[in-house]
Amino acid sequence: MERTYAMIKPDGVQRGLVGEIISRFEKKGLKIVGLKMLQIRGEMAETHYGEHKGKPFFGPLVDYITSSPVVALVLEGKDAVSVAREMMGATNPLKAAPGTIRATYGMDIGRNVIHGSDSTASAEREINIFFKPEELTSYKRELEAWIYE
Ligand code: IDP
Ligand code: MG
Repeated sequence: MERTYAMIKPDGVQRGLVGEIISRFEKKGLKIVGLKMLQIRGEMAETHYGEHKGKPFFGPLVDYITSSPVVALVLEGKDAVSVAREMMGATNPLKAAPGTIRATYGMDIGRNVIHGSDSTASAEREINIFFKPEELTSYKRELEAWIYE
């Protein structure tokens, strides 16, 4: 089983999409093992988006992600990193596959509703930015045999 980091961005929270988005992950069968709301501050934003430092959208991206609270999630499941990314769709909501979260709820690349780790290495790094080890849970779901063969 793999873990990934997902985050409902400020626009998703402001627009009242938290429940619908979390519900999609739950219905898919991904297990929620970490969940909290927080307001990201400057340094945390720069660490999280460090790979984009120097790009033209970096400043606006930091302003956006720190503008209002986010909902941080750690999701667990088979191939969780790619499964969650596929559910989110392409970075630009107008190019995202129909039915994906970004295609369904977004209109602009700078307001694309959700973040998801792009690799297992990124997932580990990002989970550590937003969660302390003791904030993550490990539990058995009784319905596991109805989700995985
Ligand atoms: P990802 O979120 O799909 O992994 P990245 O390329 O890692 O996409 O970019 C991180 C975030 O930066 C995007 O989700 C989006 O919010 C923002 N972003 C990326 N490219 C642009 C752009 O060209 N204009 C404005 N914002 C962008
Ligand atoms: Mg990315």
